[in-house]
Amino acid sequence: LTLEHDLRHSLEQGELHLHYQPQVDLSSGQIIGMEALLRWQHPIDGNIPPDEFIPIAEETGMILPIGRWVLEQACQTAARIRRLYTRPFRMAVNLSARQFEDSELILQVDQILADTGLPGNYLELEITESLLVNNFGHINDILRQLRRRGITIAVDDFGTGYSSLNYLKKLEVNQLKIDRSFVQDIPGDRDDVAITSTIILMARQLGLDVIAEGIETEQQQQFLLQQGCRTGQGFYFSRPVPFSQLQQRWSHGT
Ligand code: G
Ligand code: G
Ligand code: MN
Ligand code: NA
Repeated sequence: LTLEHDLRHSLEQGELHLHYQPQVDLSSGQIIGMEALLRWQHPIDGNIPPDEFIPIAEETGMILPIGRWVLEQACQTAARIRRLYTRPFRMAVNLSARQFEDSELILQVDQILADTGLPGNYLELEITESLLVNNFGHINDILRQLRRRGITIAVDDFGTGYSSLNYLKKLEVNQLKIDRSFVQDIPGDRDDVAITSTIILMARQLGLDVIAEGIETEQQQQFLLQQGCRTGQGFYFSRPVPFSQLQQRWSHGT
């Protein structure tokens, strides 16, 4: 309960900030994008993991103002990078179901893109599979509107949800993010090898991009590349870091 109370004030107290985790081309190691990840520096308890406070933010509706702030910050950062470097990239932002179901979402996205001057094709929104099973028509309508703005839609934690595969060909999504639970034990675990290579193959045949999360070793990187997965993210390349650190890496050309 106190956490809920404190969370209410976290935004105005400036306790929230974003870290960025690079997404890389698995063959060259070049940064092709980054995922914005929310952090809460509590004045007494220190760093509180998102797994603890995001569910509270979702239950209480605080995810709406917080999510808006995240989108603003991430787009501001992306616009800054775009002014500094000529290479194309995408900024990926996680969206909760609550945000996605908010009737203001499209208006909000338009305002933020206009205010920051970020072209829509620099933005990627990550949604979870579970969102895609309800209210298909409505969801697809929103996805279509986002896509019309050049925004990329990624399905986060892919493979962990309950959804049928049927929605993948009908919905306006661009990319599958292979959940890190399937990546952590490859290439040793035969089941996970089967799962990851099947997702990669399926994505290709459906015309979707695929990115592997949670890559921690060179072996995992090599295995995924061999299976045809060209992009990835994980501690092997970089932990989520403050923008200043990302900028250092970026300017060193990796
Ligand atoms: O960064 P970390 O591994 O601690 O994130 C844990 C979880 O919190 C992940 O599932 C991630 O998707 C989620 N998360 C991180 N930042 C955000 C955010 O800005 N919005 C939402 N909705 N979820 C986030
Ligand atoms: O659910 P989502 O994909 O948004 O979660 C992203 C979270 O995964 C981030 O909070 C990040 O800290 C975590 N993460 C990113 N790379 C790795 C990794 O290589 N290993 C592990 N264990 N966690 C990772
Ligand atoms: Mn994510
Ligand atoms: Na994930």
